[in-house]
Amino acid sequence: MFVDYTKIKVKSGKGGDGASTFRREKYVPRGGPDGGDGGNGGSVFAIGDKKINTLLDLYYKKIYVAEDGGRGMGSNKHGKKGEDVYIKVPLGTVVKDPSDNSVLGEIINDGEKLLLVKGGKGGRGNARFKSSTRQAPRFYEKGEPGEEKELIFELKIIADAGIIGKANAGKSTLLSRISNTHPKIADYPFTTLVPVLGIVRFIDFRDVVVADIPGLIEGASKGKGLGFEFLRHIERARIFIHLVDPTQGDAFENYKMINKELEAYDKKLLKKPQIVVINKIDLLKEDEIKKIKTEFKKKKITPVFISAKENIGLEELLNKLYNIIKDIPVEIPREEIQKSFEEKDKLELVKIEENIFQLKSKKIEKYVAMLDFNNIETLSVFRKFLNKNKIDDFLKANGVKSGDIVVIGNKDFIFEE
Ligand SMILES: Nc1nc2c(ncn2[C@@H]2O[C@H](COP(=O)(O)OP(=O)(O)OP(=O)(O)O)[C@@H](O)[C@H]2O)c(=O)[nH]1
Ligand SMILES: [Mg+2]
Repeated sequence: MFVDYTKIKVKSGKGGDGASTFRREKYVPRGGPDGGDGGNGGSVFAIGDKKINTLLDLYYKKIYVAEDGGRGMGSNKHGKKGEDVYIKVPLGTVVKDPSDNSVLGEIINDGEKLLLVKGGKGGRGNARFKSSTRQAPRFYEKGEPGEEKELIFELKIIADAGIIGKANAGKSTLLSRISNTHPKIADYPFTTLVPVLGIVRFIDFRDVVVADIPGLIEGASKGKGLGFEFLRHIERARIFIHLVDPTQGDAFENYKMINKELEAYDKKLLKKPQIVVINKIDLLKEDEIKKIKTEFKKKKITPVFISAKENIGLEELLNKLYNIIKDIPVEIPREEIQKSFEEKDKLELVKIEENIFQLKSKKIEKYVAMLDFNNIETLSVFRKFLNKNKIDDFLKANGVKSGDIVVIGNKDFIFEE
């Protein structure tokens, strides 16, 4: 099964908790703090793999969870780092945010990595909080929570050339003649249901990847036939082979119709060079060919006339393809990244009721989640944090008074000026 669109959930591991312990030695009544740090949680990455050509695995698996970091222990033992997860994806995969469909990133090259969710930091053990003024701190941090995200994965195949044209025009027949691929061919529209790639090898051993996609019909832009479903797979192509079937009504009208559909999908597609190819000339009479030639010539277009089935004109077509493609840079057009994976942190205060406020900020919520309020030293560390980061001032400026309750994440505290 060919899957080129799916939504998955990714979750990074929580950081391991730091430890709060003290050295125990014979004859030493109370040794120094020796609580080790927790390990960082595992992250989830997507990684490009040229051997894969569908998002089928993701379609079935749907949820990817990285491992939590191990907790720190006494004797300065640090916790183990949580294992990362790598999701193998085909080259050309685009990752989007489901809330607004904006592009977050993409993978073009084999082995290219994309960080999807980062593992939580390991909490620091109490050994790290020792200072000249604090010889025996009990304070430690819990691990930072992991993150969870829903993401859309969309495949836009990477091919050098795309064959476009009406359903039943002979696109698959052509691909089977010029490349190493043998797609299904039959005398009815929509024989090809998913994109097929073929490799055309030229004399200089340059390989050109050609994509055959399901055919279009008039009204594809309005969802007729298979609609636009597959046009994204030729978006990255450097050139189009526009195959016209002159036995399905007027050749020039057909040519115009397909271009109109392309334009309706994305105007940019019309900017790509096209080789116009008239197929099935074995079924045409000499004067019919002439007529078509003249009609296209009026618009300054010189089509290549072929019969894919009878192997006529294919060499000329390949020469033309080679000559055009060799001058177009191989660079694959990248998607425009519209949004960062890491959202900008916003500091916001929401009044919930009289004397109860909620402070919203991802960064502060994460920090607070790392605090253990059962630990007797935590409260004073927390107050220092509020002061040092001018959060106190922010709260005051926004109308919070002594004795009011401030909620942060799943914790709350009483504000004191
Ligand atoms: N006479 C003749 N028939 C051809 C030629 N090329 C293709 N055909 C026939 O046209 C029909 C459609 O061919 P396909 O290659 O399946 O066409 P397609 O454009 O891939 O069709 P869809 O995948 O359905 O869009 C088949 O019966 C082919 O044998 C040709 O040059 N001459
Ligand atoms: Mg086909």
